Amino acid sequence: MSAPSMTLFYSPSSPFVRKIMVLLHETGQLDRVALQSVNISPTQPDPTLNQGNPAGKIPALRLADGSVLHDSRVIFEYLDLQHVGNPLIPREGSARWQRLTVASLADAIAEAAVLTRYETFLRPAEKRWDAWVDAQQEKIRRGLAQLEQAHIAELSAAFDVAAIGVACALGYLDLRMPQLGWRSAQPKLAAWYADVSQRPSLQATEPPKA
Ligand SMILES: N[C@@H](CCC(=O)N[C@@H](CS)C(=O)NCC(=O)O)C(=O)O
Repeated sequence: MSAPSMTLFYSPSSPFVRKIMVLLHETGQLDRVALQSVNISPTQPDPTLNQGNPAGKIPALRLADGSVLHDSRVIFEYLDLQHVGNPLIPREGSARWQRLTVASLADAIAEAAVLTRYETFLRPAEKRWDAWVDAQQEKIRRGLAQLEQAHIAELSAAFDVAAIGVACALGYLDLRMPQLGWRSAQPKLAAWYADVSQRPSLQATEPPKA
């Protein structure tokens, strides 16, 4: 086996990194990528990660020539073009835009949850802005309701960019916002998630509980 030619800046709890890890599992590309763990937050950057990636967010993928790809959507598409199996992003037609839009909705849910985490966990208590946290929760609530009402059949049809994004967003809600209890208002989504959670790619990338 040859040495990995790419490096993924990584944390096991990031839902955006997890999308890339799930893709690597699903497409048989794990051995092409070395993982470099980083422990960052908006106020605790990592100088190595910032090189070629000024926003300093993960995931970022350093290629063999030293150039860096970000963010998770770009990395996902790059790696999806590098395997011979079924594409995880439809290459053309209306399916492409529909699936990417559901993937974007999933990212929006994950992003609102990550921002809530920063506000409630990192920010000093006396500086917290409750109305802002409430607004993020509303984004999550509306996003989950939309998935339940309009996208279950689509999610069940293929485990692709849309389904991977939604599964990683739901996994992050379970990790960081278990009090949300999203399953009671979204029973169809909950059943879909229970089913796909059995996939080896999701089992192998489950975020640590601590
Ligand atoms: N849109 C980005 C979001 C990435 C993101 O927010 N990552 C978080 C970790 S889950 C991060 O790096 N936060 C550090 C920061 O905001 O400085 C993507 O899809 O990759």
